[in-house]
Amino acid sequence: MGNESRLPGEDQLACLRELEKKILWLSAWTIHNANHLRPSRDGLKVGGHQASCASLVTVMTALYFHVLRPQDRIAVKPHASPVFHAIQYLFGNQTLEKLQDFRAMGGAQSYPSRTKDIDDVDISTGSVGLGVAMTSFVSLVQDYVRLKNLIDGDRPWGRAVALVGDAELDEGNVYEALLEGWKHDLRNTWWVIDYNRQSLDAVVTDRLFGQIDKLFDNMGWRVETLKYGKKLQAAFEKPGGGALRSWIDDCPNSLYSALVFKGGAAWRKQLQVDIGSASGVRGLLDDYDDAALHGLMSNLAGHDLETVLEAFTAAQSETPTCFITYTIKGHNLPFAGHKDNHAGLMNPDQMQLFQESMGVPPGQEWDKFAGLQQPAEKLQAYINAVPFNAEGTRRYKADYVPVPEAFPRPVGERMSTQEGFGKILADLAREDSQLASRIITTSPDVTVSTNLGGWVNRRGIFDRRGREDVFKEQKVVSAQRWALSPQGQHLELGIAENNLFTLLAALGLSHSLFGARLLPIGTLYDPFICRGLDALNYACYQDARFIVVATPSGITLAPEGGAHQSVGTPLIGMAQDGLASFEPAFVDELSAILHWGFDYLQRDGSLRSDRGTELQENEGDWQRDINGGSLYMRLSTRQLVQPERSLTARVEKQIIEGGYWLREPENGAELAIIYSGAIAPEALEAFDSIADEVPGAGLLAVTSADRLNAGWHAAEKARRAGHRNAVSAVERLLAPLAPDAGLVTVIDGHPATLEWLGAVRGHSLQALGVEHFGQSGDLPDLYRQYELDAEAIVDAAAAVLLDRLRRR
Ligand SMILES: Cc1ncc(C[n+]2csc(CCOP(=O)(O)OP(=O)(O)O)c2C)c(N)n1
Ligand SMILES: [Mg+2]
Repeated sequence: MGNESRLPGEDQLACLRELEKKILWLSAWTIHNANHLRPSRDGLKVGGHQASCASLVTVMTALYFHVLRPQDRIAVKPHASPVFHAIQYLFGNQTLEKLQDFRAMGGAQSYPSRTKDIDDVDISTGSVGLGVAMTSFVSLVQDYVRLKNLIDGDRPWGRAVALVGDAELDEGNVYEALLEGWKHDLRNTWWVIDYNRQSLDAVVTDRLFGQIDKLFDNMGWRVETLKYGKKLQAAFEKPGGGALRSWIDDCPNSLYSALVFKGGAAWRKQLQVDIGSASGVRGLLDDYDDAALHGLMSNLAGHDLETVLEAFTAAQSETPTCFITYTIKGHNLPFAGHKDNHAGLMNPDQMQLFQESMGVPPGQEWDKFAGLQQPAEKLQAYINAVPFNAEGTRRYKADYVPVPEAFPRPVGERMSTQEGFGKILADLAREDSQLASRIITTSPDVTVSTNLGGWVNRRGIFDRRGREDVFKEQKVVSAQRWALSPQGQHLELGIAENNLFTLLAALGLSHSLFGARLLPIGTLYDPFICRGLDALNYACYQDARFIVVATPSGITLAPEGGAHQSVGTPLIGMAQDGLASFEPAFVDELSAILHWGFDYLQRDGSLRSDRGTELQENEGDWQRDINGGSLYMRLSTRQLVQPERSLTARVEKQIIEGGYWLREPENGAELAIIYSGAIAPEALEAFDSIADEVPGAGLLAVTSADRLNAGWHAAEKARRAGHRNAVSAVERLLAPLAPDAGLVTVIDGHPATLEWLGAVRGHSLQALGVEHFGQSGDLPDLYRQYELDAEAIVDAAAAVLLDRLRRR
């Protein structure tokens, strides 16, 4: 099935008009039911956005019931969620129960959610702007998988379509995505802007659209402005029509909105005052009674089915297209145009009147066809033939990409984890493995400085058209040989971190959106995770699968200074759902984690979560290990002397669980030093210097505070649920220590990352870490200043041992 759709015939149009009406009704009723008819146990307002929904009903009817094709991928403006659910209900993909439970536990979601809704959401939305940008990257991923023949070439190309609230265009990430899209020759993307000139609080500034129009044009987009519906277009042809058109074009947004709210008589009065003396206008106004005049003046293109259908069906080019669609927020509802309507709900009296006007008999509110003129069978037949819904579920499953047992494990006397990462990827790049062919790397302008250079030299940069490396052609000597072609496996981004994470979201859903498994790895500097944090959260919320390699990190980045030194990121890693965070110290640990990670990325999120408890009981594990997820690796540029060892299977397992004893404690040990990451040499030095005084002490390497912590919580929960034998990795690790042993934790990051370890078995604990902004310096200065050096660790050990004696 191709993309082309033709204009519907009269008969089809009649059905579409009916469906448009039903979708408006169902969206408003779903929200009304949730707020007024469902018993409340907590007195909280349930909410929902009837006005935002009404604004997009026509556009969404035209798209879903006529224009879209199964291969298209759509991001729906968050507040139009009830419209989306109503459409899926008509398609038979959403249940009545879930509509009735809108915004309740297990019901249809407030904002469309890939993971929580059952009705085939392509792209989650909620945080405005992110879904919009996501469509650009989804389209780019389509280019990537198709040009590499990773999917069946006979399948038609899809469009990535965003239904955009006009206030979403205030979000900077939208422009970051626009610019990046331009660089990558974006195509097959539609942004349909619901130009109701209202946001949450206010009416949008006049003249804004002139600017936005130019902006899209500048970025190589086609701009289609859909302003007037058929009735208005006809009126403009009549005597006085020219004056009316000019009046509308010059009318400030606020006045237009206010008049929409006030209705026919107010329109007449204002038009008489403003243009009543212009030739033909009086006669023109006399042609319409108040109701008809209101209908005429509200006949903006976005509410005129024929006009939007014409525009959408005519847009066949692959050039990205922005439709600026004029609409009225709350169209056909009592608060249409009112500036306070964003969260406004019809009260029961208003709803009753609305219901009467829609012809829906009491008791038949959820009926799919009640109140419509066309016979139900005819409408159902129309729905059954809708192209978009013709192929059933639109989600793919991709084959598992095998992760070979033999995995690169670089050796060297001294190495940083960042170097080790670069070497692992460069080694993978040399192999002709399926795994390597599915890896795609990306970086926001820090490819070289995060050590991806070796990988890129071998695998090249992805570019749809292919371009020469001019420096190479000109024989300029450079370590970077960056060929650009469709075969390339690295996507180079500009600096914007929002784009990095939004791209990772799109790449990390390729298996589901396109049926081709990709193994995406994004690199950036650790502190700049915060710049793209909402997009990272968004990627995880959609259950996209990717690896973030964040390097360098912490004050260990010494001379670079405080603005580049990350402090709180380990806590972000722990708190972020869907992201397993690691901070290895040594390269063999890193290799073990990545090896495991490529499998973890591919685990099936749709497996039943109750198996988690089973697993916890048997293996002390936790639910995410069945479901899989994404990875965050916090790495460092500090070169450490690598331990001479080959990891046993047991230690490898522990590295993945989150920690292992670098120096085993004796049973009943009084002290343990616990460290994470690049600070390992200081922990080791401190440990060695007190080993004689505190015989039997242990040195614990924490590779993932996140996973140790999650495992502990899972075991606690399992035990509360009656699974008495559940025991977590961290509990097993700490078991040999004396019940009143002291712990010292140390990390180049916020001390709270490891501080909770004291609560696992009730040990007293001293937590070292960074609580204030870093600064320039060398490592001895900084580790002294921030109390991370061996001396500080020894002092903390003394303090905790003293405390132990006092407690006796
Ligand atoms: C990042 C973010 N900030 C704030 C909000 C709260 N919010 C929800 S809707 C909205 C305004 C939406 O206006 P618009 O996009 O024009 O949609 P409309 O309801 O007018 O169709 C705001 C500020 C949000 N959802 N996301
Ligand atoms: Mg708006």
